[in-house]
Amino acid sequence: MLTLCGFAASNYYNKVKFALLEKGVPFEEELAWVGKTDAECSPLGKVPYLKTAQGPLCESAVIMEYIEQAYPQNPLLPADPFAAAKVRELVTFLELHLELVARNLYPEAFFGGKVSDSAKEKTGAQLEKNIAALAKLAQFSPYIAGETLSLADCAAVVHLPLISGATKIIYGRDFLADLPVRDYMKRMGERATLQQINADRKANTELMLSRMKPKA
Ligand SMILES: N[C@@H](CCC(=O)N[C@@H](CS)C(=O)NCC(=O)O)C(=O)O
Repeated sequence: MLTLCGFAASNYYNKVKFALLEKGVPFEEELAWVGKTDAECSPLGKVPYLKTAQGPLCESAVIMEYIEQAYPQNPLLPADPFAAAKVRELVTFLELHLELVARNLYPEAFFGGKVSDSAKEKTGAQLEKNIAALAKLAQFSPYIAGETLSLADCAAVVHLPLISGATKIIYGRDFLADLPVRDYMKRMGERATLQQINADRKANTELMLSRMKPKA
């Protein structure tokens, strides 16, 4: 049995969890907060990581690829190599060019910290450029890579709402507003798998925030 380790407030954790649920792969969850991870499993102390019968794996994109190859049921990658590469292209765009750039804003957007004006300006310009590029690749018809649910949706459903939320808070404008992201998320939100993930995320976020509060 696979064990997914991390915490349900994490978007990277939920990306893998969504893939497992959609594929119908049995797994257990093990709570591991940042700072309480197993260094043998995740040398950088990041979540998620996956415990398998052969040993541990870290890095969410790698874990998704492993699950896809090890458990071929309900495929999330097309059999055609080019179509599969197009899915991976979207995953890379979402993670490298959107999520990792938008992360510069999260300390102020979500965690009560402060981001400098120059960092906001630089991040904003980079995000505008990268989102315009994503718009050329994304299809949303009805899934982000086209007609079938794929690994790119696993990344999109966790990263896009955070990018919308962070840009709305920091710049007063949703940078994804010109893309059909709202309708896409509404459609995706009808899936029982995403509903489960969202309910778990909400409960875990409350727990995480209560841990962060200084004790009276
Ligand atoms: N590239 C990693 C990123 C994972 C990541 O940054 N996870 C966050 C939680 S959402 C984390 O562990 N942060 C703690 C840290 O970076 O030390 C992946 O895709 O798994």
